[in-house]
Amino acid sequence: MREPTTTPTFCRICEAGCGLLATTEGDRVVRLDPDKDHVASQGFACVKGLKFANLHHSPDRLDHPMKRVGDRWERIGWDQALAEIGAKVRALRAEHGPDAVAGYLGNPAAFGAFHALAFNAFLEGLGTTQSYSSASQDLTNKYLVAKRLYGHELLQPIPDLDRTDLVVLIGTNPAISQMSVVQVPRAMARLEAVVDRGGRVVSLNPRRTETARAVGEHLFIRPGTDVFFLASFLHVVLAEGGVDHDLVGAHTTGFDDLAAVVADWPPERTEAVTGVAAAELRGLVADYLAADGASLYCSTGVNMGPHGTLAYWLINVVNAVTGNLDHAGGALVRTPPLDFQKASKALGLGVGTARSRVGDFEMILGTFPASLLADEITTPGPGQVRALFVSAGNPVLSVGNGDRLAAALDELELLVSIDLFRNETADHAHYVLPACSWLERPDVPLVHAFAGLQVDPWLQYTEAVVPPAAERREESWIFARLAEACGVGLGPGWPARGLTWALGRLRRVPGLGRLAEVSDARLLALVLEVARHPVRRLRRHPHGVRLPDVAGGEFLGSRVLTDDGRVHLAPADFVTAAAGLEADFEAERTDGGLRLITRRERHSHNTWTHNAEPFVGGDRTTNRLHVGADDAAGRPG
Ligand SMILES: Nc1nc2c(c(=O)[nH]1)N[C@H]1C(S)=C(S)[C@@H](COP(=O)(O)OP(=O)(O)OC[C@H]3O[C@@H](n4cnc5c(=O)[nH]c(N)nc54)[C@H](O)[C@@H]3O)O[C@H]1N2
Ligand SMILES: Nc1nc2c(c(=O)[nH]1)N[C@H]1C(S)=C(S)[C@@H](COP(=O)(O)OP(=O)(O)OC[C@H]3O[C@@H](n4cnc5c(=O)[nH]c(N)nc54)[C@H](O)[C@@H]3O)O[C@H]1N2
Ligand code: SF4
Ligand SMILES: [Mo]
Repeated sequence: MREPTTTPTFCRICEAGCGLLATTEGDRVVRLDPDKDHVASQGFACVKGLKFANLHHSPDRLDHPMKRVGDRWERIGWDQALAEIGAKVRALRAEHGPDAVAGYLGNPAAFGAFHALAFNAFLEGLGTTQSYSSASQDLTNKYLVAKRLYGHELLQPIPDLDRTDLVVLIGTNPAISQMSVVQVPRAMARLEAVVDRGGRVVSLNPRRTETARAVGEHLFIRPGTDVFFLASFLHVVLAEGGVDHDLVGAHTTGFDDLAAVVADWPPERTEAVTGVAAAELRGLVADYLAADGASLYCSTGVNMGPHGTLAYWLINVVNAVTGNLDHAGGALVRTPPLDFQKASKALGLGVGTARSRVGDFEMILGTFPASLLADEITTPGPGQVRALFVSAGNPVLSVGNGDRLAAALDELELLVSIDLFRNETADHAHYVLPACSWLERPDVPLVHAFAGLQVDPWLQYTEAVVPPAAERREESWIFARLAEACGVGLGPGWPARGLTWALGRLRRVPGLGRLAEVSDARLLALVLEVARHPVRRLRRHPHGVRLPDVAGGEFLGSRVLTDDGRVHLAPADFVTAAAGLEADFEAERTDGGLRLITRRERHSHNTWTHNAEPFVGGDRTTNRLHVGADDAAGRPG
């Protein structure tokens, strides 16, 4: 038995990125403990992170490339897997063109420094526009609104929780889920601190959540009606003279059109549908306007519901016209260590302008809605999808109408799944390729730090806690090899170009052809060098290092990426869509039916983590439907 070793690292299951201390004996991870010295999480970690070693060492983990032969899975080597997949892709591209090959990128890709970059570089190398991601399930509304208002999908204002006087949490349950599109470890402690210093935390939610029970106040709302609540909120802001006209004049366009949109939605009208009393809403607006730093924030309860885009639009314009956007304690758009948004916009890369073959939908952050995939596979004609690479995703369970997608997947000539496990999507695959878990790869919280999505910016470099077992590989290696096997290079998109530039600048590695030879550790070192946070310096701070925490004043007038550099308060398509709210309001008013809402559980994560018995306690074998006794009474059982 070797001496136990303890390595500081961080969890990469959800966006929080909590600091952990990993104790290893040889190649076994024997414990994961909360890291109380971590700059951001300060000793917080949830049960999933603390028990991840059980999943990491699960007997279900993929160790080798596997090929489906009839109804059996056979172990094959990487060389064979790459050669066969490559040959198939070459043939399909030669016969049907680049769009015959599609990719779907799942949620965990956001937590590996090079996963999404390598995936995108692979698709760009193939020259396909058929790109899909799990973001279309849970947050495309946020990307679209940011694109229209601020000129880039990833210019996302995030609540400045550590300085706020008032925050309204709409459709989120941080006590269980830690929020989304923002990296906020210790969310509950931060919210409790708001209340302790005399501020307000209001959960707007159809359910009295674990969060609402623990901190601040709870305001009930009928499911799916947030857009009406928000229209009334803005209506009252305007009526009460809550607009910062200097800011609106200097930094925005479209104010009058915006004002017209909410003119007919006083809270006395919308209360019939939202269930939020007009007096309650007016009181909340009054406190919001009186606060020095306040914000409205939403997450999946709004994003995945009806009118998610209009609701998030209203959230953003409320924060903007009241002067809370770019203001300490309000909603901040942070400047990352490298101005990733500006660079990608300037180079025209990573964002995409194509429209979907089926349905003529707009591309958002380089991807189409995953709900189109089934039709793209089954609809004949040029551009029909015949091969699909799925990395860290399980669309058969995570996309609506999964049965239809499952049936469509069976029509594919090639389906490859890159994952830790053989999941339900892989049941339809021809090949599964084994990826490293986060305990097996070096990392920094690249996506969140470099998109400016951290509530208190920090950076941490972690080594791989244990070396990759068996034949597991980092995704960057896998996609570089796949590109080679398919006879294409990686690139020419933003990530690849950025890396070429970095590699060229440092004169260490000649070019992208060699990307396949470079480990994640090497790539990370190069990128961090360019970002002026060299690994040697980060290594001196194993519990993470704080980045400059600028509290406002760095976005308006300098980093807004619309053509005129102003925030567009009233994009034409949103204004048009808002006209349709009248009809929906009428429908809501007369709808007496029950409505199903979502609920996440502490011990379960999206569609995965349910397979390994000893992962965490709790019943993970079923999805329960909870219904109130009053609601259940008199309804068929
Ligand atoms: N334990 C655990 N943590 C997770 C995950 C997990 O599966 N399990 N998943 C991770 C992922 S990928 C994400 S995106 C985040 C999501 O993080 P959150 O968005 O915070 O997710 P939920 O906890 O589902 O909270 C959504 C809330 O919306 C409420 N809601 C439902 N419908 C409506 C509505 O119409 N209006 C309003 N106002 N509220 C509504 C629900 O009652 C619920 O409390 O969580 C991440 N963290
Ligand atoms: N049924 C259901 N549907 C959902 C949700 C849900 O909770 N339940 N949540 C919604 C939300 S908020 C989201 S974000 C989407 C998510 O949609 P998806 O991303 O399609 O689904 P996930 O369940 O997150 O699937 C993640 C997959 O990645 C694998 N994985 C984990 N870590 C790694 C890694 O480091 N590398 C690789 N290659 N694979 C890895 C897991 O084993 C799992 O198979 O689903 C949405 N739809
Ligand atoms: S909240 Fe839990 S799952 Fe999320 S990063 Fe922290 S420890 Fe990991
Ligand atoms: Mo999500």
